[in-house]
Amino acid sequence: MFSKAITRKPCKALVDGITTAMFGEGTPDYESALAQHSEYVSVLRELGLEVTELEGDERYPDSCFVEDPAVVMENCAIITNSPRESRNGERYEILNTIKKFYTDSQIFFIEAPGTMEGGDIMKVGNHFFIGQSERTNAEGAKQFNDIVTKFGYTSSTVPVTEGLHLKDFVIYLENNNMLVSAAMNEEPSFREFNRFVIDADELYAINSMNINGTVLVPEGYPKTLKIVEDLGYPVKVVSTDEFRKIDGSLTCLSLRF
Ligand code: CIR
Repeated sequence: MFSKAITRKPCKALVDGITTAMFGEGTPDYESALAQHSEYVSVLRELGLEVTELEGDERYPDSCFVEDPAVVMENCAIITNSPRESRNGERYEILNTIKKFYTDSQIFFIEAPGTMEGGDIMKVGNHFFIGQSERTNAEGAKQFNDIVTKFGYTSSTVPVTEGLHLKDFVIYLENNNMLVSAAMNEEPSFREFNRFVIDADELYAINSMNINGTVLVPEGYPKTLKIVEDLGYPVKVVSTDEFRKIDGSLTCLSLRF
């Protein structure tokens, strides 16, 4: 169960966020992004989370995607190391907030030449799947494994071949259920799970998010919504299309612990 979340409001510089346009084109509208973010935070609060909402940081266009500069779990927080220059400084900012919840001996760092972003980390029970992607390299994955094993967790790597982060293409919904892309459906690591393949035209909705039993699904993806509803989860539909323009989705917008 999660009791807390950290979020950061989008900043005006959001329009300069990095994008591969993998989920669609366009420049985010700041006011509309702020409104969507505020709705997202309200939903987290409705679901019982105590949300620490940080102010926008104009130095870092992508800084509302707080999932990437840190990975948090019980008794341990890992500050990651983005290989993208425009995002690397976010790690120092998130550290200040992480220190309010974790002691110095519970905070660890991915160090160069290791790279990592939290969007590549998917927790399934006591196991972490680590996407090896353009943002997370083998050395980052090794350092992460060395840290989490001290806390009783295991980890393994999964190649990310189709886009940005692991959790854009596979998400764990709990109860052994996963939403996957067609490519991730072939990944041997996920063979034991109940996998639900999301059609290419709804790929963005793979990044749905289970918060204490309720699943948040992005607005505009009826086929995915039906899959999640048919699985019996209570659902909340949340609009995130301003963030989608720069590859951002539901999980990226918070750290949950
Ligand atoms: C980036 O390219 O870094 C941002 N525009 C999007 C980050 C999305 N983060 C995530 O999926 N965890």
